[in-house]
Amino acid sequence: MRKSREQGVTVQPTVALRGVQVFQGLLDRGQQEEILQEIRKIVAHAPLFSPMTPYGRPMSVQMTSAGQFGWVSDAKGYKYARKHPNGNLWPAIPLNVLDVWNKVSGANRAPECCLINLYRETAKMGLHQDRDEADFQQPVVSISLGDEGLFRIGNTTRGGKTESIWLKSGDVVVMGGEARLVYHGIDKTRAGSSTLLSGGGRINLTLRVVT
Ligand code: MD3
Ligand code: FE
Repeated sequence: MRKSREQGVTVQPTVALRGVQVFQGLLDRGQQEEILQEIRKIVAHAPLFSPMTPYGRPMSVQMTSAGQFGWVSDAKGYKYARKHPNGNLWPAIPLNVLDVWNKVSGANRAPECCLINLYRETAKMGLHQDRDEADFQQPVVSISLGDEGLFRIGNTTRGGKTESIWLKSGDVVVMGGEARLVYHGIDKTRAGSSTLLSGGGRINLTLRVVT
């Protein structure tokens, strides 16, 4: 079995916002760089693309995926698919990313999708719910790398008050239980706040059980 440095060690969130657990600084610089290396290999097989929105404009965020399912869009909207738009199967989810899931998720299943979002400069992601998965008992885990991103958390229905928190490189967020269906988004990133990515920007990995 591959060595997992902290298997069995319990980690505790540093902040809890509306049931969203934030593990600040969970990954040190070396671990962040190791994950980034794996992302580079994934992107070589499954290039980043900007999905079309239903409004006919591409998203400002660039995406690709790893795992049995990836996130794609077509004229009918967004969906999970077993292949990249280029026809390739998605690369496997890296073991060092699975380690993070195992450490924080508390889930009894493995993630089936690792969505990779790249935010350059002014990219953002509007408030939305993640509800295309079959089992909302399964949590969602997110890993932030690179520039800081302003993460907004709303409610399980549209509207109402929201709260925001800056996510930094190495922070890990878990949305489970009550928080699984909250509206959330990224308002903006802070260019130049991290030296992790050579071209600047922010990468977010989102791990989900799909079926
Ligand atoms: C809260 N990505 O890809 S990750 C997404 O930083 C997405 O790229 C954002 O939202 C990003 O769908 C936020 C944090 C996140 C992910 C999934 C959630 C928060 C969530 C699911 C339920 C509630
Ligand atoms: Fe989301």
